[in-house]
Amino acid sequence: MAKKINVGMVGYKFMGKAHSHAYRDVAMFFETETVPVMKVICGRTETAVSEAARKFDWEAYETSWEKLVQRQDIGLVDINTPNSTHREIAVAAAKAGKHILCEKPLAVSLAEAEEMLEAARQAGVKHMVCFNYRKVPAVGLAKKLIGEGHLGKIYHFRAQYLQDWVTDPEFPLVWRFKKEEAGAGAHGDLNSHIIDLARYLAGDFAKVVGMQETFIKKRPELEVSEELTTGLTAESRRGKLGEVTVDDATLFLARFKSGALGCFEATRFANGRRNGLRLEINGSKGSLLFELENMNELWFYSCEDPDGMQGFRRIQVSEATHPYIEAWWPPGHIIGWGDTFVHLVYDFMKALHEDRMPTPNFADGVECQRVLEAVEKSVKEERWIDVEAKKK
Ligand code: SOE
Repeated sequence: MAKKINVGMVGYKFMGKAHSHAYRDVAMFFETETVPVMKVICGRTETAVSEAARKFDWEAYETSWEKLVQRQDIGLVDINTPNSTHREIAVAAAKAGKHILCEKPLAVSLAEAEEMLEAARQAGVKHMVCFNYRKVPAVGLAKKLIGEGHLGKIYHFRAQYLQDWVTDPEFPLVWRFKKEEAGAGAHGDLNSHIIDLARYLAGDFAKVVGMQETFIKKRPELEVSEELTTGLTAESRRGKLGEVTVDDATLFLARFKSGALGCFEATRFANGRRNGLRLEINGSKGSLLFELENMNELWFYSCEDPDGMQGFRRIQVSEATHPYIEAWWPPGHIIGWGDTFVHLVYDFMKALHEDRMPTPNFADGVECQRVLEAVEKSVKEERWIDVEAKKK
């Protein structure tokens, strides 16, 4: 008999939908000994949250997250609200003894992320951060190939995360453009993903040097402050402009502790690139290439292939032997972006059942934040910065 865990989810927009999809589908595809129950969804605006509860199929809704985290019937708190709210909700949830799943970036600063990790550790709860791209089967295969030595020594880790949803100067001043709410712009939103993938695939960062730009410095203010993301439009107050206080693009170079060199680019201003996450890793024995918009493929070049037959081979990552795939469809029947969240929730459920910490967890969120902050310092001081944990 599977054990059930009641989920209370704070947030109901784009990410709330992705997480709901994951909770709803996980037990349909994966054998899980612990099964999530979509108990309560929470948001401030009653009309909107009640509609989300109906649409996504949650049993009930709340309009106060403070009340939600105190509910006796909730075992896991899911946080997918604007970044500046993560800390307060996560710390309260930890103190109330709830396990926590939190969206990325973990917080708006390294100090806040550390506080969240400490609170979760003190409370002895399990925690996870939603770096969902670790859970793409092709990325899992890349990890396996690197682990088995197929790339040899890694020389280069090259990563880009390119989007274009805000290139229109009339796109309104949503929370993602405000430092106090988002912490950072493309840097926190997009570089956080590729920094995490770099840590996962190539190891720890040693030092970084970066540059940032805000191309559109003022945007129309919103009539009502609402969370808006890709695909949503807003009523904006024409004429009244507010200041953008985060970066539109952040590029940086890195040295890894292993000696590998890294090159990172995150921008919201790459017209034509809707959600273009690209990784290329070059090692002494071969190379790997991954592109999110073709997420069921991994390209592999092996120097060990015979002369005259060398070239990048396209591996369609849809065989039962590939990470997570056995649970899905027959070979060649591909999966999609939203399914990475199903894998994330599956891993969390498995970890709960086995009474161990899932990955990536708040410690990974903290390490990512450390790199984000080092890059920001480097931009400010126009020099290389060591990525070092403070000695306690
Ligand atoms: C918006 O840039 C966004 O939704 C990010 O916040 C997500 O983390 C990314 O996966 C897709 O784009």
